[in-house]
Amino acid sequence: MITLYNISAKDPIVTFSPNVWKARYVLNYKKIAYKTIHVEFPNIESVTKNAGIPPNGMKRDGSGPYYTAPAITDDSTGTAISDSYKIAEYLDKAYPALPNLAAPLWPLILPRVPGILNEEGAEYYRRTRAARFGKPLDQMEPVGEARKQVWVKAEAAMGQIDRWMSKSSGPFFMGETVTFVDFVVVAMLKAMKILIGESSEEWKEVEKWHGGRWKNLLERMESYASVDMWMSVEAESDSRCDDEFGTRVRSAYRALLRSSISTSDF
Ligand SMILES: N[C@@H](CCC(=O)N[C@@H](CS)C(=O)NCC(=O)O)C(=O)O
Repeated sequence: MITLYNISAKDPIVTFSPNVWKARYVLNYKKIAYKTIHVEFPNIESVTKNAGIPPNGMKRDGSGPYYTAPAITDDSTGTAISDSYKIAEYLDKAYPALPNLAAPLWPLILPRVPGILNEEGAEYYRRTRAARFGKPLDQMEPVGEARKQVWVKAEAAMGQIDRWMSKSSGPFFMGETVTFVDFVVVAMLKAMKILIGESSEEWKEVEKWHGGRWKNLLERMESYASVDMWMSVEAESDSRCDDEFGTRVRSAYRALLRSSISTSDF
């Protein structure tokens, strides 16, 4: 059972914090059973600490750890976390409501990754992904009829995204305005284009899918696709490549869509 730690408010308000509301909306949207513990502001630290929930960083004045609400514990997985964003990420992972739309693409593109990496990267990728998927990457890549079937599934998965985007009044998810969710989709397409090979017959087919939506999206986003090379060697290594945008993006779509187009297996 999940327990949500809420910040108390006078009756009949009971709950007001926007951060707690974010966590509650996700729990309710996903129809996950949970109970709420209502905590007065001064008790947030002692109550969440007693529940084994780690602090959410340090207090601004540096005087000690900062314990915040919302926070959750999940008995079924032994998880104890605070921060509405981390909670949303955790719930997406532990209780996925949507299928991972990118998953059908994996057998087509992951086996290609070592081929575009430098030697040490390729060795690392082959070894770690073979352990993760329980077989060597080159045995994952379908051929012949099986490959055609995987492409059919991949097109169907992109069709779901196409349907979402069709509801928009503009070329992006939110009309004329680019939001993070567009970057999530286009980043996946960009990687796919590199790995499948832009001059391959397969990629040419992808460009025709859904009225050319993906080709058009890539072209529209090309102005944001510049890459600076000078930090590539010195930059601190960070394997969380799907977190490269770093800051929390306020798009209302993000937490839910991110999981459905998750690249965390990449
Ligand atoms: N980034 C956090 C912010 C949570 C936060 O700062 N909560 C505040 C109330 S809005 C809190 O619990 N403060 C504890 C305190 O002031 O002692 C989130 O999204 O959950």
